[in-house]
Amino acid sequence: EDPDAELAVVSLPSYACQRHTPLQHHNKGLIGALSILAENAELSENEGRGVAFRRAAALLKSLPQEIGRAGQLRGLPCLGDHSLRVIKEVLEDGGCREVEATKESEQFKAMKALTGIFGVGPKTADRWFREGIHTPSDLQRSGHTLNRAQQAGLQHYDDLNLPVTKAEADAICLIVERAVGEVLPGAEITLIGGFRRGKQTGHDVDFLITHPEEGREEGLMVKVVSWLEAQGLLLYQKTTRNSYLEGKDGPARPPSNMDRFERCFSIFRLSAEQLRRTTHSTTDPSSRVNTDLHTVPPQSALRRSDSSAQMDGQVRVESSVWSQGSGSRSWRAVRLDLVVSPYSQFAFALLGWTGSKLFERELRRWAVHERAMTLSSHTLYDSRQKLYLRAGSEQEIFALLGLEYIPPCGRNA
Ligand code: TTP
Ligand code: MN
Ligand code: MN
Ligand code: MN
Repeated sequence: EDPDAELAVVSLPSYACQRHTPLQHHNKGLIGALSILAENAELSENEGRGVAFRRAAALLKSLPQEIGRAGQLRGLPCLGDHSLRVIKEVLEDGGCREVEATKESEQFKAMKALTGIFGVGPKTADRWFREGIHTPSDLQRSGHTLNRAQQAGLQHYDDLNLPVTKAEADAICLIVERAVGEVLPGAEITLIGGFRRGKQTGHDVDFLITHPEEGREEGLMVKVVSWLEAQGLLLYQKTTRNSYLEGKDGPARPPSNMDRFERCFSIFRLSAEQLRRTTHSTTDPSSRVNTDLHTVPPQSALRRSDSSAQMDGQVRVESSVWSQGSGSRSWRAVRLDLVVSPYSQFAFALLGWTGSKLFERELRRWAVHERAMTLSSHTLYDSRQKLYLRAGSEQEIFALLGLEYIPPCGRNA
């Protein structure tokens, strides 16, 4: 049999921002294996290695069919030696020893559990792991002094590690919309992050807020957060300047922009009643089923389908957060991220916060290496012309970068 007969299933460009990467793909086993190694590299703060595995996984996500033999991958970009070795092993043996060993490793399991606490990054988790702390309960017992974020993270650990459904995101959207409308009429709010890319579940809910009159958005975040806090809807919040402004993101921008671009990390208290009201009033017929319950939300909001239970390449098997044990919960905690952008930067903010993280990284890499431009969530800077390029839409930004437009649903790299 000629191995070349099944060569080149398709030819694909090497930057993820040059390709469509759909949510549904055809190589779940291979992608799952590579994602474990990527995750392990990231938890070990080996960023380069993590990105290499993520790029390989993303390439497989954009393939139009299932791979049966490694030979079919010949000529495709993004697949380094290590990734190819893993792919071959999975295809030939049905599994990969390195992946299995990683999954079983005490360190990997502990690092995952500890970084699963909101406010805990790999550095802190590693320090604790080396002190013998492997789980959130170990941490609780240890008597370590925790910061405010970590205290909240530990307190709401279970909730925050349950996937957030689209129905829950929609319920929060209505409330944030109301908050924004009360404090600044005319302000606009957009669902960003994974839900904008069409995901049915997420680890949090992300919104971008702006106002069509430039400057009116100033001070908006503080007002929105105060409104939500006054209603008792925030279990935790921390408002910060955008991290991109700390100097790592290309040429300095005028100080006026610096004070305007704000971000809020928070933990939202979503009540069953709020969720029920949203799923009742929505015009989407698919979420208007089973509305005969009084104290708990409809089943459509409760049940997580098999595909939606899959997060970060790992299948979680669990009952719904809303119906634990015999009773039903009256509320749950949900991670909520808010970003406010001036209208003139809205397109850049939208593109920068829709993700995926790898897609964003690839866009910036393309800009620098292929166009000598610096892309951020604020602007696009052309180093040859020494000029900031304006754009009013994502389509315009792709055009300025010399890229085919990829809609949000194709950015699931
Ligand atoms: P996340 O909410 O972390 O990821 P997600 O929404 O893609 O996935 P999930 O469903 O698990 O929540 O981040 C949203 C996007 O925001 C992400 O693609 C990258 C982007 N982003 C940051 O995370 N931090 C920043 O400072 C900027 C500018 C963008
Ligand atoms: Mn290697
Ligand atoms: Mn998100
Ligand atoms: Mn987020």
